[in-house]
Amino acid sequence: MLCCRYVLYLFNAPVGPQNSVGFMRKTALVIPCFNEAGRLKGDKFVEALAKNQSLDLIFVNDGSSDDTGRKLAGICANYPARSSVIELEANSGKAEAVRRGVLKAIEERFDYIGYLDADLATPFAEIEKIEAELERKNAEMVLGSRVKLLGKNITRKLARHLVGRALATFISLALNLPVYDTQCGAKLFRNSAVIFEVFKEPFLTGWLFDVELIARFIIANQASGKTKDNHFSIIEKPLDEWVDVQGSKVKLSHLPSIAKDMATIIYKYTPALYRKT
Ligand SMILES: Nc1nc2c(ncn2[C@@H]2O[C@H](COP(=O)(O)OP(=O)(O)O)[C@@H](O)[C@H]2O)c(=O)[nH]1
Ligand SMILES: [Mg+2]
Repeated sequence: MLCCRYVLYLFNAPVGPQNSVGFMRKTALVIPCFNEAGRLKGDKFVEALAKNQSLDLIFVNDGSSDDTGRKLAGICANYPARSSVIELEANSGKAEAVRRGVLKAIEERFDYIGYLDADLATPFAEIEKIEAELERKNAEMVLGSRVKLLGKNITRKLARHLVGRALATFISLALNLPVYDTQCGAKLFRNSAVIFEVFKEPFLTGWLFDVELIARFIIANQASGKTKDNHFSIIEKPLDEWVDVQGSKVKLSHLPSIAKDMATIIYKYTPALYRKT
């Protein structure tokens, strides 16, 4: 059933730039951008495209009111065949921006699809490691994970670290999954019917859409007969570097709406995640 919907979707989709069957694996990274003119480091994106011929970038300009659109056009002019911008008229939030970019990447039949924050708090070098992990472990989804360990450069403000850890504990319980960090803005997955199922409908939450994504992924796997034990594979890759970049739009004052999103997830997804299949 999942497969039928996916094939139907691909059949109706406009033909993408390439299909990788028989060729080098192709990766698309979606970069959601909302008023990022001040933070976008154009040279880093162009450098990543120059270095990796199998990489495409799909920027989503999320109704920005600053110069983001012009800056993105400038970046994409360097590699027009492997970079593009989806322009959203109105600001729709990160969840919807990422979703729109991922659906485009699914239509264009990339092998690996991921997303990355525009501030490059997770540098491209880490994405390469995440991709290597996806291949080595034959995983379906790899989550970048910010674990402070000796020898790693994980720099996060103390308040955000503490709130993040408390939230992560709740999330791990809600998902019935021993996940350490759901909120890191760097994730990569294998293009599949399950991934289409995860992204085909808008997310119900804004702040916690990454959690919803994992919940939908597990539930879609269960629907296709797989369980954690038999085995669908979602893994976390501790990052070597993650540096909090100034200018985050996420504030502690957003905690009430984060709590509301948490309640939505518990109500909508947790029962299915605890059901014995
Ligand atoms: N906050 C916010 N971020 C958005 C929105 N749409 C897209 N984004 C992007 O989401 C990413 C994460 O934003 P950031 O403020 O750095 O979040 P943080 O690193 O989690 O504090 C950036 O690439 C933003 O440009 C939106 O409506 N609100
Ligand atoms: Mg950030």
